[in-house]
Amino acid sequence: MWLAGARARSTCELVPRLGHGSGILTIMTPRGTDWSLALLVAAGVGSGLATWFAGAPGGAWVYGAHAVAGLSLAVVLVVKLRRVLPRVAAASVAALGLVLLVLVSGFVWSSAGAAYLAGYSVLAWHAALGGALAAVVLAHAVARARRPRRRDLASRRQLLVAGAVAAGALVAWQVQRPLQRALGLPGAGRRFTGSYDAGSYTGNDFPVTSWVADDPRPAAAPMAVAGRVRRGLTLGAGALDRGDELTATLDCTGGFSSTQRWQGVRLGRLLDDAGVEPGAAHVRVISRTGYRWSFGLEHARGLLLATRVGGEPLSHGHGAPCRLVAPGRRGFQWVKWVERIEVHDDPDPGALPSTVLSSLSAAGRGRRTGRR
Ligand SMILES: Nc1nc2c(c(=O)[nH]1)N[C@H]1C(S)=C(S)[C@@H](COP(=O)(O)O)O[C@H]1N2
Ligand SMILES: [Mo]
Repeated sequence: MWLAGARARSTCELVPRLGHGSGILTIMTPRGTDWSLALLVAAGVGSGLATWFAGAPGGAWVYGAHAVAGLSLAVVLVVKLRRVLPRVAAASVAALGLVLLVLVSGFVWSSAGAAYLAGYSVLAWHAALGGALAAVVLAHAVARARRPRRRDLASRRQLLVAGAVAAGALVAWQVQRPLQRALGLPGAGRRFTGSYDAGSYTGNDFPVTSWVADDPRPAAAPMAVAGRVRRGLTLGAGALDRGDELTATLDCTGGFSSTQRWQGVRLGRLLDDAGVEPGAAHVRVISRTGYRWSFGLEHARGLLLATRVGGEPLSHGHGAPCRLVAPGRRGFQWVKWVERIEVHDDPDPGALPSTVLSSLSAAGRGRRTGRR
C-alpha cells in the first residue's frame, strides 16, 4: 500500500521528498561539495607525490591514504554530478571529466594490471592527469572560489557525512585486495607501491628506463670519491668489484618493479677508504649525465654501488660501469652511470631538479646527439 502510494507520485515530487530526508546528496551544500572536491583533489595530489618518496614497506600507509582520498573523491564526484548534470557548463564538464579520468586510470592500474597506452603505463597517465587536474583546480580556486561558510564544511552534519565517506573509503580500500584475489584480478599481484613485477632474477633482462630522457654514450670512466674526505679516491671499474652483494627491489614510479641480486661494493667501504671528515653528514651520488641524488651519511653507508647484476656485468642501459642500489627507495633514486661520490655537510636542494635537467645536458643527451 505504502509502496503503491510512493510509486504513484511523480518522480519530480519524489526527488525533493528524498532531498528533505536523509542522503549525502542533500546534506552536502553546493559550496561544501565544491570545497570537498578541491580538498580531496589536493589530498590526492599530495599523497600521490608522497608515494614517490615511500619505497619501503613502512610507507605503505601513504598508498593507503592516496587510495582513500581517491575513493572519497569518487563519492563526492557522484554527488556533484547528480546535482549539476542536467544543466552544466562545458568547462565544468571538462573538469569533472578530468576527475573521472584520473579516478578511472588509478582504478584500472590497481585492479586490471600493467596496461600501457601510447607507450606510457596507465600509472604514468594517472600521474600526468593528476598533475593537470591539480593545475585546473588551483586555477579555479584562485579565480572564482566562494569562501566556505561554517555550515559548508564544519557543521555537525557535514562532519558526519565526511566521516561516513572516509570510513566507507577505508573499508573499500581494506577489502579491495582480498576481493581482487578472490576474483583472480591481476591487481592482487601488485606491490604495495602499485608496481607489477618485471623480470626479477633475470640478470640484465628487466626493463631499462630513464626518468625523463637521460641517455649517455657508453664509456668506461673511472669513479671518484671527493668532497669532505681526508683523501680523494679515483677508482677503475675493477676496484669496485669487492664481492659485496645485496638482493633488492628496484621499483620505478612508472609502475614496474624488479628484484635482483646486485654485486659490487658497499658505499660505506669507499667512504671508510676515503675517510669522512667530522661534521660531514650527506653523500651525493652523481651520474656522468649530471643526474644525482643525496642521502644521509648513515643511510648512504648501507647502499651498494653495483657493477654486476645476477652475476652478469651490468649492461650500459642499466648504468654500467656502475649504478646505485638503494633498497627501500623508489627507482629514480637508483642513480645510473655513477662517476662521482661527494661528501657534504648539507643536503642537496639541487638533486630533484637535476633528475630533469640532466636530460638536457650534453652528457645526458649524449646518445641522441651522437645519432645525427
Ligand atoms: N643517471 C640516471 N639514473 C637513473 C635514471 C636516469 O634517468 N638517469 N632513471 C632512474 C629511474 S626513474 C629508474 S626507475 C631507474 C631505472 O633503472 P633501470 O633502467 O636499470 O631499470 O634508474 C634510475 N636512475
Ligand atoms: Mo623510474
